[in-house]
Amino acid sequence: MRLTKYFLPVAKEVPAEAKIASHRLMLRAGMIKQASAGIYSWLPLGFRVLKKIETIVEEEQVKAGHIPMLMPTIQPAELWKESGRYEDYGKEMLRIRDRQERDLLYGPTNEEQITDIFRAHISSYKELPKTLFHIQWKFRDEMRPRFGIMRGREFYMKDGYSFDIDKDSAIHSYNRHLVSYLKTYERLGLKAIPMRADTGPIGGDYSHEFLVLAETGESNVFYDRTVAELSLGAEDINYEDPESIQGIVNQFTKYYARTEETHDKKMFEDLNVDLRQAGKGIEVGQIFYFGTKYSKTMNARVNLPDGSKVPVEMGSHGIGVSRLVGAIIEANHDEKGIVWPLSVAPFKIGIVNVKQSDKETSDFCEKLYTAINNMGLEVLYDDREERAGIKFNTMDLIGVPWRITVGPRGVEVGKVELTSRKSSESVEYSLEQVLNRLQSLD
Ligand code: P5A
Repeated sequence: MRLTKYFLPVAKEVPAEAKIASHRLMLRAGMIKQASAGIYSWLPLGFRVLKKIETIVEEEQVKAGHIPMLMPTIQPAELWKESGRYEDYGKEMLRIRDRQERDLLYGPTNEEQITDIFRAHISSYKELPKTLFHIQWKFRDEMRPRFGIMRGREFYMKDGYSFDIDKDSAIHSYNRHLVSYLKTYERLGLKAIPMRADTGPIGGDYSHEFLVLAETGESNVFYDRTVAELSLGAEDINYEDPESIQGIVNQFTKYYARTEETHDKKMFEDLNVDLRQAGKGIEVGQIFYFGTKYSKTMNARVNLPDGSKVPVEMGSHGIGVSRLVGAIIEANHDEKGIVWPLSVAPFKIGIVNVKQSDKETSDFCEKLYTAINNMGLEVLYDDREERAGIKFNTMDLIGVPWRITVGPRGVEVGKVELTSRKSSESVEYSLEQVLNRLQSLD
């Protein structure tokens, strides 16, 4: 992408109400524009990152054996009246009436809708287990939308719904989600800790939230420091083996880690004082096992081999896809701007032409730009007639992980400079060398 052909409205000034780094940086880097309170347009740079995250989230769900689909944002009120949540959900639910005077709502979540789909098509234990998921916009009329997309009213969520014949199988579905979420966050360059949590309006009594530790987080968290040091790494995961999945879950959940709502002071204080940690976290996902809460009230039953019928066992599992953009920035920025992990960077490489008016330099940049594009790598070429300093600042602000600087002096001897955004280290290369180096970026 050539910067002169792109749409990158970087801003110097941001409104005073943008209090946390991710909100300020997303506005400054031209990633989002507020449409109204808690509702945002995703400008091209922000949209690229959102899509990258969405792809990783989806890939890991598919690996876990979960099936992608898409449900609408607008739902009929009748379904929610059946489950009893229409009134319970209160003012957070955006209620709509159509021209036929039918009551609709903009979905804050999809338990009812998926249960309705399930009961229409599945009636036998033979078709279980099944987990269906979608990645779709949600609306919750939050009392205090804040921190930009972090607590939005409209936000993007991956929500998966598991259907099982009995509790053991439902716990395996829950565990598959826990492990696939750990894997997802690791691929996004984040450390997210599973913590025992409250279930709120979704229901049930078994739930974990996934928290990214950050001073700007909205949740108070209490944990054993050992859990913050765990990682899956390259561990082989077999989602079809309940025992090994349970083993991974145990490894990550055996330590004390709870949010404020489920915090047990006594248990926490029994921990060795060196291990005790209290802090703030950003909730980037939550999983629930709620058994037959929806299947009973909505009559979603399956036949057993002996011909009897039982309500299906269910769970629901969510990842805050749009919130993750903010969480990743909170965890990866410095005074100059965003420092994207390579896996979600909007562009992996930036080319800074130090002297656009110099023909040799610009010709060299063109050659480099074409070669990188031909390698299939995402590159942003700053071809503006601007001072070098301004170009460097833009690349630093938008967080491009690798910058190639091309100037007249270097071009004379066939050299460019490759700079890491993370470490600020630079190495000089010839054109051939730099193209070689780009094949193994990290
Ligand atoms: C699980 C999937 C649910 O809604 N039903 C379907 C269950 N869970 S949840 O915890 O309420 O939401 C899942 C994740 O969505 C993100 N999230 C938000 N992101 C941005 N703005 C909001 N207002 C918002 N509310 C929830 C969180 O990451 C949450 O973990």
